[in-house]
Amino acid sequence: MAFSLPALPFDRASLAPALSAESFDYHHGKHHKAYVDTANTLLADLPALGGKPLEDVIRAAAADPALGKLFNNAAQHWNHSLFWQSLSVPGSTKPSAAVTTLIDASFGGLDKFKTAFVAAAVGQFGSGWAWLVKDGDRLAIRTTGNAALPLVDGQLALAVCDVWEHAYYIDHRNARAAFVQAFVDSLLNWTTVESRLAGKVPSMDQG
Ligand code: MN3
Repeated sequence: MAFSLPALPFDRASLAPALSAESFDYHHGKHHKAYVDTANTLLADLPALGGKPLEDVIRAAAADPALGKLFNNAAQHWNHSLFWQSLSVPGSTKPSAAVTTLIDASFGGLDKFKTAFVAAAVGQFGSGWAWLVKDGDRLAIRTTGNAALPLVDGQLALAVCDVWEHAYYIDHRNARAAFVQAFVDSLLNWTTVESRLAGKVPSMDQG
């Protein structure tokens, strides 16, 4: 059993101009695929981990400094899989009443959430990820560098925005802030947030 590249949960041309079909050809078809392929190649030599769920592989690799390359590639498979689920056709989802109540309690309103999320994402130096997570009975924003992910800390990720340059360079060149602003304003898939908050958190690898 090997990990597999998930199909995009939307038409790859349907998020333009914020994210173009060409960007998905590279980001999903090349970058994400390479992480999956590399993880599978590494796992072929690690029979103790072969066949384990992606989440178990990530936790095991995070705990073993000798498995750093496996961690990076398996974690990037997980992160990108949630990233695709965190995107939606612009305007097609909105926060439910329950999620709105949580956003108000956690950030002081949707606009303040957006401002804080963009600031956090822009403030992540170098490659990484900006996350909306569950933090106790509230929501929180956090960022991680490179392949790091909240799963390793036992924290539930609700949505994520990729802030590696490869995520936005084709459509936004160097303007990370413009990309992240589009993410919170029109792309963020609130149905995914609500579903994961409700405890629907299947493995990120469906292979
Ligand atoms: Mn990426």
